[in-house]
Amino acid sequence: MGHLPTSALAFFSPESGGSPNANHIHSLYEITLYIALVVFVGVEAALGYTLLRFRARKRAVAAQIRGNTRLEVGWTLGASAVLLALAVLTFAKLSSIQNPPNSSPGGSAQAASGGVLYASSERKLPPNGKSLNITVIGRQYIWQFVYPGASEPDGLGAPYSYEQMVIPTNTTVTLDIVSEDVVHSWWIPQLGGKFQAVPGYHDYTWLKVARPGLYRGQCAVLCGRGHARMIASVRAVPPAQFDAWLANQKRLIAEANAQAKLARAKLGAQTGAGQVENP
Ligand SMILES: [Cu+2]
Repeated sequence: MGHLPTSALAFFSPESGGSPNANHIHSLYEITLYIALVVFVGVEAALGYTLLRFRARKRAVAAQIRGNTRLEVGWTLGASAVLLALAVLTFAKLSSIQNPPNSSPGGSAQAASGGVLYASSERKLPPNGKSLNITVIGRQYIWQFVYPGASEPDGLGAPYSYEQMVIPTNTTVTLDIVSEDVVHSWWIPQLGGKFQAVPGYHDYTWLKVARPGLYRGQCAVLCGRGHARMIASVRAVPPAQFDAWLANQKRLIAEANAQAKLARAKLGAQTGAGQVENP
């Protein structure tokens, strides 16, 4: 395919370029679009030709035709062939859209430690089972991202961030998408499809970004009056930078928790615990 038609059609096709699943969705969309274009141009050309060639002339009597078996069988088979081709292409592409690949060499070592233990029909893992697993929590009106590295055995104390997810490049990142209140929708167009965050359920997807960069998105389902402000972004950085960021985030959260604990104790001492409980 030439460069020009691709860029001309880019306006109509889904965004891509961030993650392999987004690229496969994009190419599947364009293949379908090209087939549809060929059919459209063929039908319109036949129509235009017929209108010109057989246009009404004075006193001419139109030929009265009752069906054409060969033509009817032909276009039924033709349409079936197009349908079959699209179905085969879709199923051929589907596995590379749904199933995450392994991390590339140079990916984050965190992926091995942060990987989830089991796959299921919905939760796909890379062939080697190793991914960096991040929990995406939707709530009115902000996205929260919880990273591996819980400091306590019950899973508490894991580092987290709001609004911006930071990930290492060349690393397969699997996402567990949940909601704490109403239905939200996780969508970073350049990094793959939309995934709903439904209270009480888990939804799964993955992404793998080769180049450092910032990828923007937005909650894609109306979730309340603050929906328009529920933006999201993914910042991909080299693995070493990611490790440093994660360690710093952990330290900042621990510091904030310690300060809050201190403030609570101070407040309790000033007013007396009894007064706070029962004023
Ligand atoms: Cu929303």
